[in-house]
Amino acid sequence: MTNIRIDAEPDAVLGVLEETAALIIDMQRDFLEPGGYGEALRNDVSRLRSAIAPCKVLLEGLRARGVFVVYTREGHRPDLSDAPPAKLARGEPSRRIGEVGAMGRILVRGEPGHDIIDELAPRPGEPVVDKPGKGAFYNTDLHSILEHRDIRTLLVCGVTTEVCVHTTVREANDRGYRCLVVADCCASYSPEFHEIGLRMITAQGGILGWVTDSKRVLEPLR
Ligand code: C5J
Repeated sequence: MTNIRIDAEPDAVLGVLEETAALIIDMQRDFLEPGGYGEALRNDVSRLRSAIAPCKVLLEGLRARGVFVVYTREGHRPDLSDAPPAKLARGEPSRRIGEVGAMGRILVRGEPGHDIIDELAPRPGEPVVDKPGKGAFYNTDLHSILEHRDIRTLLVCGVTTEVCVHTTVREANDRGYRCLVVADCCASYSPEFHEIGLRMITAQGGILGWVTDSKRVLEPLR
């Protein structure tokens, strides 16, 4: 077992490398590229691109040390039977979940828009967890996947900071995981929400977890 110390706010985190996983949340075309769900909800999707390069570097460094990597994707069955009516009713009618957009049916599993962006494509052996909600533990087998590997610490990356990253960190925190949110590997359509979302995690002595960055994660792994 390899002990590691990662510098973070509000304080450094001590963990075990073999019990640490990277959790890459929803780095999908539907959120990061034009013509998908993010744009359908009137967001400037280019704002999320800042997270791609740091995420790529971080993943390369973590993979080189054998760290387990898990991806998530938000989306629904083609018949939309797992999508709550209140979620389906959001946005302009012609651009709602299930409608045909520039990358296939919006936020539907199996469509090009639903998949992870090419720059961060998962490697063989890295599970991809499909989730119907914002949180990665809700109605998924993520908890079992992590428990089978004895994972206790999560390095959380992805989009968007205040929605799916936040919801997942809250769920993970309640399940006993130590969550380090990697700030430069996360992004939001709103820079203000990104900053405030990170501050909410570290408030009150780290009420939901810790915040670090890709450099500080990689430092002890060199
Ligand atoms: C959103 C997400 N923003 N992955 N999803 O609807 O954060």
